[in-house]
Amino acid sequence: MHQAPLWDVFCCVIDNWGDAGVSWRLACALAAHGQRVRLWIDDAAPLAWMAPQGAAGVQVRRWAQPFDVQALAHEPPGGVWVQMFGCELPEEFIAARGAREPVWFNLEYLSAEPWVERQHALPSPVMHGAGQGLVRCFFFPGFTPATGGLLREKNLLARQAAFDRAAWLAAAHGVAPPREGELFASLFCYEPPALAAQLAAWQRSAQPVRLLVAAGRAAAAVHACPGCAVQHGALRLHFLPQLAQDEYDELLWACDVNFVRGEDSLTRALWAGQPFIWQPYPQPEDNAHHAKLDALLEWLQAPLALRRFMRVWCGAEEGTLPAMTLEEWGACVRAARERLLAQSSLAERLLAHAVQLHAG
Ligand code: TRH
Repeated sequence: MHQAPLWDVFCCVIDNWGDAGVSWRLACALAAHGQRVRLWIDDAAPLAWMAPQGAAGVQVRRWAQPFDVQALAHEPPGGVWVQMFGCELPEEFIAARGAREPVWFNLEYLSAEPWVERQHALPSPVMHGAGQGLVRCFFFPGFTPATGGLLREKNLLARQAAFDRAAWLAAAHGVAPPREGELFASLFCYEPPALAAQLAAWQRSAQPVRLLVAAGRAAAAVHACPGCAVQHGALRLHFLPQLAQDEYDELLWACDVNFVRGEDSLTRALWAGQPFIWQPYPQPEDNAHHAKLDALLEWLQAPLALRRFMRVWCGAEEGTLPAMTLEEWGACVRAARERLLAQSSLAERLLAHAVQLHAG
């Protein structure tokens, strides 16, 4: 019987949830395109709550250190390999390919910076070790047709069309029913310099505000703010448990504004099409995250107040946060979403590239 092509995706969990989250979404997207995927991950613990349902076509395999070649007893290395975020593939795995030449991708971090278009899809010969003589291909996700694109599942639009916001707000996660005219915001962040100022602004707001705070660092950051209380002025806090990825997506669809961070939740905020505030992963050594933020704002064609809000939120600019003009910001995000929907997804581009490299 003809078997679908096998992809070996390697993920090393270094920090936060994005390593596991992006790798899982990629594995699912490839499987949805008829591929078989082995996701080798050194710490599968986050997947237990992010993706408890698993996915047809995706096998999660433990990436032991050192790599256990017995894990390949049933099936040798597949035809396509993906190293996530530059993690080095185990020599034992590479050696086990025998005489076959795989298509080998190094999937990099997401950025809207202009250099991404120049670096995307460049080949890199392997000079040492068991892979000497093979060629790796750098694959850069991005926001334009000349990059690797963004992760987007095939059924995203159908899922969104079937989503019932009122039912979600009424039913989900023990969130008390909305108050009259209440603004719903979700918060997934690191430790944004302007967090305390924004909480204070919401507390003073004329409109009631519900802030749904993600588990982990975001919740800790909120707790660390002076005057943090579950109910303070107009602001009511609700601390969420760790949600499965699908539920996290729904949270973003349900809220009027989303605060997101890193890489995957940024992409999800774009697909949600609601106004969002992004905090890139802080790199205080060289403030590289400021350039990343500015590049995203440029691509987004963000209105001035949105630019200023995000820059102050992240500490790229001093000063006070401007008022949120959500209608204008939402229109900007929806326009960006339309531009992205007109492009192919990351998995589609990866598949097309694999076919091209295989043929070449
Ligand atoms: O967790 P992150 O901060 O990961 C980041 C980025 O990947 C960044 O590129 C990397 O440099 C840095 O880590 C070290 O943010 P991100 O990328 O949004 O990933 C979070 C994942 O967690 C995403 O897949 C969504 C998922 N998630 C849930 O499934 N449930 C939840 O309740 C929440 C809050 C998130």
